[in-house]
Amino acid sequence: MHDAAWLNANLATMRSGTPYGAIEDGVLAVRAGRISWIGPRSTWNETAKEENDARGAWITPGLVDCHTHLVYAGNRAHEFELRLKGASYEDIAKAGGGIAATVRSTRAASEDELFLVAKGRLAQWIDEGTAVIEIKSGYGLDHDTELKMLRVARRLGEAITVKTTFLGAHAIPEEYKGRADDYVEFVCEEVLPAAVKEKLVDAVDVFCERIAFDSRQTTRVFEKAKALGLPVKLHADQLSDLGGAALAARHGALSADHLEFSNEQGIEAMARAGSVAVLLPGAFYFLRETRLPPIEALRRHDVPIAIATDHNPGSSPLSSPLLAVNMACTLFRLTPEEALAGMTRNGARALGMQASHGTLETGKAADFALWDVTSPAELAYAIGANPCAGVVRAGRTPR
Ligand code: DI6
Ligand code: FE
Repeated sequence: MHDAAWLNANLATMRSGTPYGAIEDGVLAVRAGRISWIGPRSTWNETAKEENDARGAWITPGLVDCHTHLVYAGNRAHEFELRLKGASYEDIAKAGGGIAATVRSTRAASEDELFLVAKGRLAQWIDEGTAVIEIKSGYGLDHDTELKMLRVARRLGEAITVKTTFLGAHAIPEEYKGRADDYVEFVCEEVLPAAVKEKLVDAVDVFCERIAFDSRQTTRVFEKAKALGLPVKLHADQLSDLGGAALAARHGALSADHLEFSNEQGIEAMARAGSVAVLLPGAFYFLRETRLPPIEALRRHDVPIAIATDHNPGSSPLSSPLLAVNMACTLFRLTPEEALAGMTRNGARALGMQASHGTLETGKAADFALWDVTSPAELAYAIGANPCAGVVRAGRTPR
């Protein structure tokens, strides 16, 4: 006996091998919060305590947004105006704006204020069928605020599955100007261990870029993460080629993200290491970048491609996972199936969660979404629409 079943459903399991891993006119059943049966209705000969008529809806795995900076205070709309008048992202950062501006407002906000604002933002992800969201720190750049941000991220885990990432190495704070190595030591020897002690960290990330941290400093943070038993991820080659893709691969990173300026050797190294390429079309769009990430090389070397919103106030104030999927097609020329796999199967892999999430398979978490569409491709096709007809979490429909 299953706890519940969804009949008269079209299932986009997102298992690789057949288009969308589709099973038309299928049944999905759950027991104890996990998928307990999935297949064509013609072979369904089971019973369930509760039967749901999906009325021909398409069911996909719950979306996985594997890269966000969702927790912060304030916004940077004025900088958007400055950039449209010709200032570059790097100019604004060098003039004391940019990440430093959001650090000032986030340090000044209380934990409850940060929580309420982030919870408000998160509602859009939940409404758009998202099951898992990754949330980074990185707007404190000190001890107290970095931990405050991570505590807020953990608290948001009541409404959705949250994976936290420590990003103390996001930028060099005012008080450490000209002393980057001292700041990296402070992050490695004080802030990260304190956050780990409070069980606030699932992974560690670094912004490896000219305006942030170089590969030697990145290596220092990665070695500390490894010593603490934590997986690593990297903001790599976003604005220039610092060999970030190869560096991430060398450390067995779960993912390397952005990659607009990555070279072929770096992509090959990621393929060998099994690292996922997380592409962020929102930042590409909002910063009006022109150099595309190396999509052909990623396909050629069979590197799994994930897609995420990179929600943040400075380079990607994007709150719609579905719009990120659409942008991955229109801006990066991914196919709708590649883009949807990017926000499901490969998004889960970029968080090390492929055993429980990302595809519809028996034994996996019963976290899925129902869509009022006639084909899965429509999820990448429509701009700004939200055809989500329902979300199921741990086998239950949230009341
Ligand atoms: N790269 C980005 O695009 C964001 N962080 C990063 O490492 C920008 C964050 C911000 O501008 O607030
Ligand atoms: Fe980011």
